[in-house]
Amino acid sequence: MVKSGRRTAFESWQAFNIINMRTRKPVIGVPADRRLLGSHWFHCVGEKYLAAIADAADALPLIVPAFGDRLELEALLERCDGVLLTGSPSNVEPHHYDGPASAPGTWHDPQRDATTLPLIPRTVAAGLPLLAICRGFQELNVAYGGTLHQKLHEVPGFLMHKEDENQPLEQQYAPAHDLQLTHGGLLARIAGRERIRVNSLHSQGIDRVGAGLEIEGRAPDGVVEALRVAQAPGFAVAVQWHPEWQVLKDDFSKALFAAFGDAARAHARGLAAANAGR
Ligand SMILES: [Mn+2]
Repeated sequence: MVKSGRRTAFESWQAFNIINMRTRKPVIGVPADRRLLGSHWFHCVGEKYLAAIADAADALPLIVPAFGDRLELEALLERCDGVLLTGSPSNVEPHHYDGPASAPGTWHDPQRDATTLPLIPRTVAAGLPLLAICRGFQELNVAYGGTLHQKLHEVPGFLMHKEDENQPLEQQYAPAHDLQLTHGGLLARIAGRERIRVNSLHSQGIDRVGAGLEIEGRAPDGVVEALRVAQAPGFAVAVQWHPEWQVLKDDFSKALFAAFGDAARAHARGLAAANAGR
């Protein structure tokens, strides 16, 4: 403790650090897609996801390179208060779920697979809030041993879940089908109702649900579109649709990101309390 009127440099640093931990915005790690732009590889995240984290979760997005096993997951998770997994036009490579080879021309991103698939269970085990969207939703299912339909629109009995790429973006992201939220589920509580409308821009879809995942919502054709990790110590939710799209214009999307941000803030406060008690 401070014995004289002056703090040592260490005490000043410690006091600053505790205040800083108490007041700092939660940091949300967002694994990137790896894309070839010109002749170089870049690690990219769509702006709509970063904007939704900043605007609707009131948190600081941090783009994480898709370095696969070169990424030290523990070092990353120590510095984050939450993880968001984005959508992407690339598909998870089917060997991760013992699926048949994908059709020629299918876009893959093996480095993103090598980053997110190990990151998901570690994030959940560390008690960090996780929000997974579209490809992220499919990654979560695969990480827990589930399987995917690669072309949902070719499986008889399902609705058309794909967007029409010839339409303007506003049309592609317009609400496309109903979603029945699970009675008593987390998403139903966040929404304050059990039936919502969602956009639908996915070619792939859940086939078998992974072990330990709770179904939080289904499309009218029965396709599972929302999951929660049943035993997760924190918030761990995945959705097939795109709540990040114009997030502030949709009450449920706003509430979902706010709940994610609140969970990340609670995680940051827990760290601050642990540090202050040290
Ligand atoms: Mn859909």
